[in-house]
Amino acid sequence: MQMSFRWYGSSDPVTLANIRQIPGVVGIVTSLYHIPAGEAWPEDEIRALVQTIEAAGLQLSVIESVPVHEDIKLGRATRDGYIANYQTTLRRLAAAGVRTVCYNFMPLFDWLRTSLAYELPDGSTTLAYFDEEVDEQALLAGRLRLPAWNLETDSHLLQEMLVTYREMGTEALWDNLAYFLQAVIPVADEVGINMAIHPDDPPWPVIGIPRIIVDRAAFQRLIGLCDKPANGVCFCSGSLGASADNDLPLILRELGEAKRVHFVHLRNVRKVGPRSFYESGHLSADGSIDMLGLVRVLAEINYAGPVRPDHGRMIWGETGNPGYGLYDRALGLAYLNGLWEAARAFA
Ligand code: DNO
Repeated sequence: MQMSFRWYGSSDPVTLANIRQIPGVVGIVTSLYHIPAGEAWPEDEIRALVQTIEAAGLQLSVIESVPVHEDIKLGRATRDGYIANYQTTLRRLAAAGVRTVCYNFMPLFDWLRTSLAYELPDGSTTLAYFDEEVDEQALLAGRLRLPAWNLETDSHLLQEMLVTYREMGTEALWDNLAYFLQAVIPVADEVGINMAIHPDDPPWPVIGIPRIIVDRAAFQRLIGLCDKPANGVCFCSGSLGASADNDLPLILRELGEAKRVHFVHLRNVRKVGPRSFYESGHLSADGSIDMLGLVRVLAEINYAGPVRPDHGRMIWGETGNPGYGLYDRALGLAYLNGLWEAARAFA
């Protein structure tokens, strides 16, 4: 596997120099976060990003994400222009040596939590999701935490979009994903980029809007929408693992054997109710997921692609991007390195 670490660019309190000192890291997972969804990424900015990372002694392993414009998810007439821009971005990324692009097809807000600083008994804080706290009023009043959505500036738009998505429903969202993939995957395939869809987090519909990439059946359907090797997934243990219905080793093995796992996020969650969880430390003993079991599957399928420890708790007084501090993610990475070494030795 290619052990990687997410970096939010020059504004990230975690520096490339910090990351390079974590044992075993070779790759950086990042994006051009300031470019709005739907625009074609400028070649010179892509090149500068690659150079910055390489100058720090690391490689750009994954772009997470090239975001999908809402008009594509909604199937609006304007989608073709945004899709053409997406294709251009993929061509430019490939020309700069990028081989893996992560994206998601979650309506509106990407990942969702009800708390960004839920306190654990040891004094660390973590991200948590309690389903009973999730309703539209809470969302519009800003009481739900949307780590990837700027609610302050967009709450009117949000209300309108909620109605639109509810009316649209699940099958239309699948149709719009199919339309997107049928346009984008052939380009990815041609230029040598693997596309990795991130599962919906949490993996169930939220406040009545559809979420589709939630389980084993969804991944099988996804692959069938455009059956080329470039059409693959980001296997995210924490997202899929929030649902007790998901058999993680089975899903990973099946997708791995089909050669459709293009990226892996490894983190643990502690389920505290059917649709409620907090993000625990990475260890199997801390959460509800058997992490060794997953790493063993990765070793057995000879997974050679990028992996990153996903979110970490905030420990040792660190402040910064919720879920994306240095310390606990680095501890998680060290743990994953250990599991990997052992899994390979005993495979
Ligand atoms: C959260 C992340 C997601 C992920 C996107 C991929 O920490 O895993 O925001 O980057 O869903 O498009």
